[in-house]
Amino acid sequence: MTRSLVMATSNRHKVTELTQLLTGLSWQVQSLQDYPAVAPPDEDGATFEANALHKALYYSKLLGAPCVADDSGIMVDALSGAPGVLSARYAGPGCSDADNNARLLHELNDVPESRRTARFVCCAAFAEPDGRTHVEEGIVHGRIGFAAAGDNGFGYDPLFIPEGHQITFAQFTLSQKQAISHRGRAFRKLRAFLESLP
Ligand code: ITT
Repeated sequence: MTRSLVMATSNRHKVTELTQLLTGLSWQVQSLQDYPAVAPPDEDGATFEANALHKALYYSKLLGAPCVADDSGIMVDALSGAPGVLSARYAGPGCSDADNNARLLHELNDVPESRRTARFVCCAAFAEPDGRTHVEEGIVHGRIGFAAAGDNGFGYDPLFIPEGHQITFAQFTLSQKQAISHRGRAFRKLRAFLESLP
């Protein structure tokens, strides 16, 4: 019997990336759109891991199905790790990706290239309705550019230049991004764990 696995995220860009990263898995992968609408959980944990576990457990219990959740964000060294777990709402409640990128550029106004180092972090959590969980983490290092560039991806992708490259994630193709991204790294490990379950 094929097992079902729900991608428990309301971010449509994550759904696109996770769909590709979970392709070919011996689980039937579903999204929240396959279930009746439920209110999203609070995200007030202090770490990516706490938030990812909370999201996965919340949806798994509510939907009665195994779920994977992703909590992710960007940590900028010159800002002591901000925006971190607050990445989605850095420019305030209801803000857009463009608002967040504008705020980040503003905060780094006087910061030279050598000190614009940053990393994307992704915690990928799996939870079952009985409370069992598993978490994996992925990180990609890079730096923040001086202006937005590129139309692909989402969030801070137009500002993030991964280490060893001269273009932003928003100038990468989806497959190129997934090969080195925080999400690609975390979910390839989670995928291996899922395949190892009896
Ligand atoms: P769910 O909680 O429903 O999954 P969300 O968008 O609220 O959706 P997060 O709380 O994990 O998810 O916030 C992640 C934010 O971090 C996201 O909105 C972006 O601003 C940023 N981010 C994470 N991964 C990113 C990526 O691959 N590229 C660009 N920005 C990213």
